[in-house]
Amino acid sequence: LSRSEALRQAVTTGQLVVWYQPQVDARTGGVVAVEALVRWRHPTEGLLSPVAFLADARASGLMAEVTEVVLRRVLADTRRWAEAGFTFRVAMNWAPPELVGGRILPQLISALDDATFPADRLMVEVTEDSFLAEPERAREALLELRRHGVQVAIDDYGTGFSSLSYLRDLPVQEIKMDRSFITPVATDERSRMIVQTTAQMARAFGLRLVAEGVEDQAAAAELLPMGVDVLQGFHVARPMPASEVAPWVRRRQ
Ligand code: G
Ligand code: G
Ligand code: MN
Ligand code: NA
Repeated sequence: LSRSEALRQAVTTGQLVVWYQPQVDARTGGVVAVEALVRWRHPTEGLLSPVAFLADARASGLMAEVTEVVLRRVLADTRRWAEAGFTFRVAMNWAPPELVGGRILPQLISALDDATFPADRLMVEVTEDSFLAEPERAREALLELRRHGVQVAIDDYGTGFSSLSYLRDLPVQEIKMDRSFITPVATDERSRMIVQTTAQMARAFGLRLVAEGVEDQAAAAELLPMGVDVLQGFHVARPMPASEVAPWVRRRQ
């Protein structure tokens, strides 16, 4: 079986699973969101990280199918958690083709046309390269998400084409500072200065700033006085199966 045939089977036979990583309020420790992260439960190779198969999925034209599986899980889990009384948001990752011109956005919008769906609990994380090829269409897509109450985050912030005009012109609510700046924030002075400057800018723009890759208490302690709003990383929690999210959140409360 070629990799792409195996992946096609994985999509149709339910081998793709969605795990979630919690994000907590930097001050209160309360859970404000969880990020959906796809994994492939491979029949012989075990649980595979998306870095091991998303490039193949893209190359073999299967990325939309993969994202559809994730979207269906995210919609079902978001509804279930909202109905259970939880208030945290659920974020999913979209690569540039999902935001502009794909079939994922129309699918999400049609799911949101069901007025009983808690759209304000959903977030989409996009990377800066989503705005390069067709900035006007990308902006339209973000506006459509916003019209439906879905929040938008810029993911991996600082590693891509960090144009300040995106922050000025695009309807985004959140910046996720890339973990390459966050993990060493307590030991590397230049990383610390970048995070601090970004935190000041986020505050000025009224954007929520999420620190990704918080791996230890030293980093968390450094970030709090800078005004970073939300912490995500192994220091808080590793990604976990969907079934473990509600018990984890209850234990935190
Ligand atoms: O979970 P992990 O750290 O292995 O994720 C690695 C990368 O895969 C991250 O950059 C993450 O954004 C990306 N990723 C995880 N799930 C999805 C998904 O459903 N869609 C897309 N486009 N990227 C994902
Ligand atoms: O690119 P994106 O932010 O969507 O990907 C998140 C990825 O980062 C996930 O695959 C997750 O497993 C990984 N991750 C989450 N927390 C940490 C952390 O504290 N340290 C490191 N090295 N990776 C992390
Ligand atoms: Mn992400
Ligand atoms: Na990221």
